Amino acid sequence: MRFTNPKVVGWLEEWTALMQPERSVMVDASAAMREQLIATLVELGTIKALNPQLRPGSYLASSDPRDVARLESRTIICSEREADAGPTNNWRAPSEMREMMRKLYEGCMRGRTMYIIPFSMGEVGSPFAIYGIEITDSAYVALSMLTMATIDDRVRAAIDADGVFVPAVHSVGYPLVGREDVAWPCNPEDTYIAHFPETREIWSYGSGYGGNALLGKKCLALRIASVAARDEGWLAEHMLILKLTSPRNEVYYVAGAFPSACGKTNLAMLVPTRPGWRAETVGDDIAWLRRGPDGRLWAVNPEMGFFGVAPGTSVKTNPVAMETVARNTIFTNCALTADGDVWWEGMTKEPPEGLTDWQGRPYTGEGPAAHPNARFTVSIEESPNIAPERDGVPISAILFGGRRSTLVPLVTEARSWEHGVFLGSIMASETTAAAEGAVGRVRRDPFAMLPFCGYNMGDYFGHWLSMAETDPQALPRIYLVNWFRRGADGGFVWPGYGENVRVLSWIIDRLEGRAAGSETPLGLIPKPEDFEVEGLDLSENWFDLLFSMDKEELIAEVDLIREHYARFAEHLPKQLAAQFNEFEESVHR
Ligand code: SAT
Ligand code: MN
Repeated sequence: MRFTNPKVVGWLEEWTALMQPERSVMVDASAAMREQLIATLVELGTIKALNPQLRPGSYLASSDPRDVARLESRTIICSEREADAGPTNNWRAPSEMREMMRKLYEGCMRGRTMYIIPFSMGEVGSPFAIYGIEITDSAYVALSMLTMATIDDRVRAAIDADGVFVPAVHSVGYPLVGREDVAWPCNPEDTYIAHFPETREIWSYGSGYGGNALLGKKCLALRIASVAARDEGWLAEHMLILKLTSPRNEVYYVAGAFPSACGKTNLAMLVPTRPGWRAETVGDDIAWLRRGPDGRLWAVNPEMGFFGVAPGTSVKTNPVAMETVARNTIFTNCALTADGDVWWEGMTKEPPEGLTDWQGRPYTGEGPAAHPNARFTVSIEESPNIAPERDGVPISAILFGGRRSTLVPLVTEARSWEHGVFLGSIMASETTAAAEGAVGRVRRDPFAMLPFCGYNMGDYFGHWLSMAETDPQALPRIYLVNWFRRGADGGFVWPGYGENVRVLSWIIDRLEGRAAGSETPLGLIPKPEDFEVEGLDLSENWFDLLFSMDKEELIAEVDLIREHYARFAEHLPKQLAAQFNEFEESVHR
């Protein structure tokens, strides 16, 4: 079925004329479409079928080694005014960016197929949903979008009826004029991922990987949606959503913001080690939150799939993910075993014999066999543990986490919404392979939104504060968590994974008024007697190792936060400046 709405037709005609594809295909959710995309990708050598006995319905994609992660340096917010992009985003004037990118787009789809993908982020028909149309010359992107977004005829019909959609243009930037296609076409020199927040448009060029190319995900559901959320009074966040049932059979929904590759998917798929607890996944990466008529914050997961980090995932660390990817999964940049299955670091202790690395070379044991940002793309329906709630859950607690070897305790509770916003605004984490650049450097990543906030981050802090203007008591409580503290031997102190239910259990005791806490400069920490560690192999001084804060380090942190805050200049909300002063005083007290 084709579009008839003149707005949509006009937009498609304009881009078709510019990019000059050889043909176009309207992507639908039929089995035939999926098969056709898979056949195209197999023929091109982008994906290989895995052994159907071991991994039915699954494929391994291998990318160009220059196109393996989000490119933050090439991600640009093109607001009319530079101040609206803020100090944490790359900015270019929209007219300048359009002119430059139009030249790149000219003829970029020559010899290629243009896939037209009408999609919804969020349940079709729900007030939460945002519709988009991605046009792309990548069959890999089309296939991945079929898994990650909602694509069905109701979406196409809804867009055709009123012509309201986020236009999302994507090309791998590798026109087939006088040259053969390659297995993973891309154009690293000319990669740009541009967002036009005022007109709610996305233009991406040159990369075929993850958040650079699946435009419904980070580009729409976070960067563009965060701008819509600011204008309309809701929140678009880089958060997992977990449904938790306690031994008393009470149900709680918890949201958590963590930077990329810091265990969001693992926490979203938690298998509690404590008796009587049950956890189910609502979402693992993105949450849209709105105040309900009851004043509470209600959250949806706008995605239909998981795009999870493979390395480190094992039967021990995340059995639910292992079960989820047992079939019907597209793997990218994992290693290939001799019998046609995938492998990655951490799946088993030792790599199997006869491995082929992510670049298709026999694995010699040097360096990683799978790329550290290797991924699995799989429908949430493959999860054995998905919560049935799709249309909004009331959030009781929000977690802010990151990777910090020192300083930040295992868990602290914010004293108020405002204090929680302060804790979110000063979040920091050691960098991972999810983005380009060095790994293991501490960087400030407020709300885990540093790469994903579509407007001035100082204004974003203000928007968070504004959520408490009415009925602050109904809002969730906010917690800072850190599973990654290291001991003197360099090893992790906290076992993490399923044991994180102990932290959640303390949080719920707090919510129910069953546990006390002690004040620290970063909020309330548990009393040792309220924190259950029975059965864990921890040393005598476990409480200190997990919860103590070194005074020197706190003093250094004050200076780092001062520097961090200085970047926002007059966009820093006064309440946060006051919170910072209080923090500084408490450190010196
Ligand atoms: O590549 S993505 O941006 O989709 C994944 C991530 O970094 O969280
Ligand atoms: Mn993410």
